[in-house]
Amino acid sequence: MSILKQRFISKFFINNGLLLIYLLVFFSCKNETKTSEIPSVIKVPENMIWVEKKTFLQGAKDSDRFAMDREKPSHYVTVDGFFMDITEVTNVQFKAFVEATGYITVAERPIDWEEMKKELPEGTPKPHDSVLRPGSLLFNKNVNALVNMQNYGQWWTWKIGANWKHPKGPGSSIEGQEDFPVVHVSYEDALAYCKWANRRLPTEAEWESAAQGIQTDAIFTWGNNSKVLNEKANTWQGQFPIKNEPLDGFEYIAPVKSFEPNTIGIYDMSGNVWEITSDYFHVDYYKAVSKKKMILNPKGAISSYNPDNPYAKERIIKGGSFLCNASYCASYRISAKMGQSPDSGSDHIGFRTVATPEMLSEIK
Ligand SMILES: [Ca+2]
Ligand SMILES: [Ca+2]
Repeated sequence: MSILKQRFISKFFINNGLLLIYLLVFFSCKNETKTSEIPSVIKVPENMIWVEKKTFLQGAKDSDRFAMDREKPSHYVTVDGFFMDITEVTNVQFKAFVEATGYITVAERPIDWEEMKKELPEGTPKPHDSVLRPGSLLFNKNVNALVNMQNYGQWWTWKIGANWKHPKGPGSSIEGQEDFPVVHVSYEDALAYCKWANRRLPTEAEWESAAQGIQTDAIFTWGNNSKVLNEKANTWQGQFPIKNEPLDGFEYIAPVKSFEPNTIGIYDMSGNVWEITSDYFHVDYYKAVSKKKMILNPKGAISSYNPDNPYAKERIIKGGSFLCNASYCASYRISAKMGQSPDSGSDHIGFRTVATPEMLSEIK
């Protein structure tokens, strides 16, 4: 080492040594805090990220003008740390599962009317056999006018032959769409994937904890500014469901990672496709649970209750989709939710998975 260089280093250390030591301690502590909850023997799985333990405000925020009754009252919950997929489960991931297991999704199976009618009002007449064939729901983009926004049937079509491999029905395919989220999957299908992948579905509280990221009481995954929605998520612009002006760049579904991630590196929690969780959908659950003082790792209601679909054991779906719009339900908000029958899907519902250190350490 030259004398000049040695002198320079000595001088630098004298002038900046304390600062340097402080920075080293600060960063090592900061790093230690960030990873301290992940057991040292566990490697972060590919395509996942660690969501730290935290206490946050679950449910509708006071300033949220779109909040629905079922999102109220907001209440503080504490959720332990866990790993979460950074993207929605993609077609290529789901294909690997199907190829390994031979699994056949609900949308590909013959329809059992005896099972189906259990989720329908008593006395519902059996549809003609020509309709009772494998298929799924597709968004009907040919709606020209509306009479009643509560009548969901106006913008949905039962498409025979639509399933995860043929998202628009017979003749369509997922070729070239390997990095699109898988759709036309049900809660039942998502559970089968999880079992194969050694994962599970997130609870609603885990989903919200991940969506909040480093925030604890934000309306959106990116904060509280609704004006930047088009830059942040794949949703619907224009009058739903008549006119879609794709100002965000996508008229319908988008490849995962098309928008920037949230504050902890998770993509598309807001918009693109809805994500199935493990919790039952019960419209009055928050009214009951919010009376508790300490809510640790909530797992949702013990049964479902939705007056609009009273016979189905619905699960909660979160995050909204490419069909969500400010003129309707604004379901791209973190606290928004809907119920979904466990045995049905559509072209705007997918899922992502989570894992706990315990699950990963169980691998032999
Ligand atoms: Ca869009
Ligand atoms: Ca999503």
